Amino acid sequence: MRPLQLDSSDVLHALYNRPPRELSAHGIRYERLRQLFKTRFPESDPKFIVRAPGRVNLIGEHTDYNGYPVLPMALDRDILFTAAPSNGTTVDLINENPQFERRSFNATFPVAPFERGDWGNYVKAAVHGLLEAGLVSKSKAVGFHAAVGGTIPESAGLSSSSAMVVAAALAFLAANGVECDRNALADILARAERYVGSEGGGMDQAVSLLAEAGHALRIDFFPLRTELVPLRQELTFIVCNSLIRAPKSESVRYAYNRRVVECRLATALLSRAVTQRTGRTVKAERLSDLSSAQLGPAYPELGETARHAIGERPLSLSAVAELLAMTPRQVQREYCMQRDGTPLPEPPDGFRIWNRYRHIVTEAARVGLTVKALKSGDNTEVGRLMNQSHASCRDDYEISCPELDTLVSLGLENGALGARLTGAGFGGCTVHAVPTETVAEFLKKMDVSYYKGYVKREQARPFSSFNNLNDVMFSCHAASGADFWPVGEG
Ligand code: NG1
Repeated sequence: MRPLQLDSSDVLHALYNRPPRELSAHGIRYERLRQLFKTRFPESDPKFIVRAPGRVNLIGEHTDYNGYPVLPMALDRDILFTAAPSNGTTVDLINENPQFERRSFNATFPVAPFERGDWGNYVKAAVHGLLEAGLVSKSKAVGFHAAVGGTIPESAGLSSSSAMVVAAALAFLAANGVECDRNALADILARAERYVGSEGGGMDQAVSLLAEAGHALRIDFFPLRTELVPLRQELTFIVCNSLIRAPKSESVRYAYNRRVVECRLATALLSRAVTQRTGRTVKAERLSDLSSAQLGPAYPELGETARHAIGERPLSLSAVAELLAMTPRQVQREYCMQRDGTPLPEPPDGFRIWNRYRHIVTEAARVGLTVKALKSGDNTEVGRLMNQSHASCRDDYEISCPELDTLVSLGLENGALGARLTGAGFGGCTVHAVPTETVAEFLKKMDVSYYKGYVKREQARPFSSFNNLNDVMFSCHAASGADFWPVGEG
């Protein structure tokens, strides 16, 4: 990718696709970071700016690592780096949010992580990943220093972590004068982010790099393919933050990785069953390799085969091992390993493989149907599919929580056509499809019923606090994907 060559007002308009009166706040942020850079790195001038957006996923939850599609859009909330190459390998980072302390490290491979949960690990993930992939030379790498700022709520399912990884990667590439195709970079960064410990898919890095303003993006994986889906004026997507944090690098890590493992086990059980039924060896790496489309017309009744192979009850590790004709240790080594080299501990309530499988295949179908409904302007159908998705996330994938369920029901009561949790779940945000003409009224009602109602009543719950309502509940304006551009001396 090449740097943007535009003057500042054009840059802002191209990136955010908003009327001029709404652009000034962004202009102020850019200027603030430039000032921060100048005060904290007085010995050099900023040479380039990098921007990477967060995203809201409209539908297709946890489908990405199973090889099935997703449908996110980039937000006009993003991470910015104002940066310059360093003289050696040092990467030096100042964050304008004082909660995130200054971090520095050397861009020499391998890059050892900071403590788990440290914000600097997302930058390290990008640097380590690009060095590992050989995109930046291990022997000649140049570091960078950067003033970093962001407007994406963190641990909220809006991909602030991937935006940080993408921004750091673009800064590292720019510092080294390396250009890279966006699709290839998205693939590399999807793998790179696993450095923080969760076994994530590729949705977030791909949408942050490949989105276009005014559009949602259908993303298919293995190999990565994208389709722009135009969004219509008359339907607005609204994000509501439940105020329950869901940090994937910390408490939610086990719950997330557990689902990845349960899907691997579903793939193994189903491959074995298909092989036995057809007499042909089926080698599947992920669930999408076992779809009817992949297997062909010889296998129409896949659902029944899966039900039979997996069974509807939760399975212990030894029960899975028996079904696969393996020992429990072999199953652990083959399917349960995490990035840090440890096997996922067996869940005490058993692996819920059938439910996970059912969520993934029904959710994958809903993505296709939602794209169709958005294209034809059938907003009622979009809403219906979102509601079904939420029920499946809640009951089969079990990634909801009382606050997300409450926001979804309140949203529907308050006039949304559809509502669902978005992102990894376990807390974070919901997304609501609302007729644009009723947005103002909807926001008011949600404020009264959730933020001034539920949150005030349920005082024992660990809600995050907030200063500005617009930081926790807002309309989504589909922005463009990540970019970088040179800055003048100024
Ligand atoms: P968030 O919501 O950013 O934690 C995670 C994964 C995605 C995807 C979603 C669930 C990472 C970086 N992101 O997103 O790949 O699996 O959960 O749909 O792990």
